[in-house]
Amino acid sequence: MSGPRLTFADGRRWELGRRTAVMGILNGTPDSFSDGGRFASPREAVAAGLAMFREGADIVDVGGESTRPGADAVDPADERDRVIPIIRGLRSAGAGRISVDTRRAEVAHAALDAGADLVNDVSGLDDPEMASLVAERGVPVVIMHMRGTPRTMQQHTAYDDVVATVKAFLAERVQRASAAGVADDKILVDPGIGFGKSADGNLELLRRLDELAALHLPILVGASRKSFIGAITGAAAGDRRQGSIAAAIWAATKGAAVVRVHDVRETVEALAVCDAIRHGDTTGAPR
Ligand code: HH2
Repeated sequence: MSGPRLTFADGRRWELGRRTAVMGILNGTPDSFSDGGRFASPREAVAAGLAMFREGADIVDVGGESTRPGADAVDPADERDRVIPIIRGLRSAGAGRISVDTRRAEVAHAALDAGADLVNDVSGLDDPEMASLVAERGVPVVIMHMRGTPRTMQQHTAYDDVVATVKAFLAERVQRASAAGVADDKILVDPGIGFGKSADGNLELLRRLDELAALHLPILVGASRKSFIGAITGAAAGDRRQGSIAAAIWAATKGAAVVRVHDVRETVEALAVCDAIRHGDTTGAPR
């Protein structure tokens, strides 16, 4: 029986489910919560992105706006200037799949022109132009749940039932994508760990992640280095690798098809063992 799949604009497919895919995080931002200001130039960022592919990343997610709690919105022109040289550099260096992490259709548009393969939208298609853009370009899109904006989201962390609310939001935004002409095999959903949720809310979403399977779409989870891990372990943002790997393994076991992580090599290795146990197969499934 075939599992969920993702089809790229060039017609190539990822068969998801058997091997958990890894999205490496490449932030071209000065202020991201755990790795801001890591690169002095796009060249350095490109080198780090290429290293992630060598470490086993299936896709590298290039971001130019920090969405950490309380962050101010970035001017779209600045966001573009941060991500486009990195995407161009990766593409011309023969990188694998590239994703752009943006809430803005104009930035996504420029990123796709520069060679990005997927749009990762943490606002879940808030920008009225975004759904039609991804439909027109035939690229896959990640639809994530967030409440409000990064600036305000942590003021809105109370839910009657966090899983039901997130599920209903995602269903509604998937509907928006479908209405704009985005095919089902081009949509991933993401509960948005840390986006307008308390530490308990994040734990509940992860504990009940399998309930999102009712959406019949591949699930992406981004728990890497987030503050709920620090709340448990006491570790600072740059020192949450072990906790992040535990969260990635848990998410994969509960149905995540893709995990978004900072520490690619370690996560790929841990997931290889997790996937082998789940499927009784030591050979790893090809992508
Ligand atoms: N989390 C962050 C950014 N983008 N995209 C998806 N789909 N899911 C996530 O959980 C997610 C995301 C925040 O993490 P990071 O990029 O490390 O930090 P910052 O927003 O400060 O750049």
